[in-house]
Amino acid sequence: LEMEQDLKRALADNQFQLYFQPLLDLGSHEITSFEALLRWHHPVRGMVSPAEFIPVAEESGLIGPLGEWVLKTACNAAANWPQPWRIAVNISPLQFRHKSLPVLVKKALKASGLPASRLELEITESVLLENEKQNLSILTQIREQGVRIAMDDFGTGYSSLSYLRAFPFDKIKIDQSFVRDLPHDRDALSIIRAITDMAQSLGVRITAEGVETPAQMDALKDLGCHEAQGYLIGRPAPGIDAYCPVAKTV
Ligand code: G
Ligand code: G
Ligand code: MN
Ligand code: NA
Repeated sequence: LEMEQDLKRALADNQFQLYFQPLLDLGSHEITSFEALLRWHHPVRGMVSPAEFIPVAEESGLIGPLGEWVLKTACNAAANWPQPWRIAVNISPLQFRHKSLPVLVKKALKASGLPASRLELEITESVLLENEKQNLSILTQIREQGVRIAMDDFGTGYSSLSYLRAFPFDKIKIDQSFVRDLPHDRDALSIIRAITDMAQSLGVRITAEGVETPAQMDALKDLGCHEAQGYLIGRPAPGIDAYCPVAKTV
């Protein structure tokens, strides 16, 4: 309850900040995009993890305004990037129940000037677990604007596979729990191979999360993953300057 009170104040008091983590194309070795990861600088407790406060924001309904702030702030940031990198934004399943998500997305794009093709939304399968029909329609309206839709934390749920038939996802992100056991664990290897085989035949791009070692990255490339994200490539950081070509001054 105390955290709920604090969260209410946090938006007005500008205590939230977006960090950005890069995603690397395993073919071209170029950065393709950054995932926006929310950070809360609590005046007393210091940095609080989203794993801790997102559930509280969801229960209290604050995820509506907070999610809207994330979407706007992420689009504004990416519109100013010196490269045509995309921005990936995490969307809570509960944001599908509040204000019209397709309208919020359209407004955030228009206000920032960011082209729709440079915005990607990350959802988890729980979005399709409840209100499947209604949420599929919301996702379709957003995708028709030209925004990409990624399925996050793939493989951790009950029926991730069946959802690949229900909606034309642009990307799936293999959960870091599978990547952690690479390159030696046979089970992790077979699971990732099964996911990549299926995704290839469906024409879906595959990102692996939580990549921490060169050996993991090599194994993922061999398995047919297109993209990697993790501490090996870069940690979440408050800006993207480290990835920009050095500006030449005369
Ligand atoms: O960096 P990490 O500790 O940032 O994130 C922890 C969890 O919080 C992850 O599951 C991540 O998807 C989630 N998360 C991070 N930022 C956001 C956000 O802006 N919105 C939502 N809904 N979840 C987020
Ligand atoms: O649920 P989602 O995939 O959006 O959450 C991403 C989470 O993974 C964030 O908490 C982020 O900080 C974390 N993360 C990103 N890269 C790595 C990594 O290489 N190793 C570990 N252990 N966590 C990572
Ligand atoms: Mn994510
Ligand atoms: Na994930």
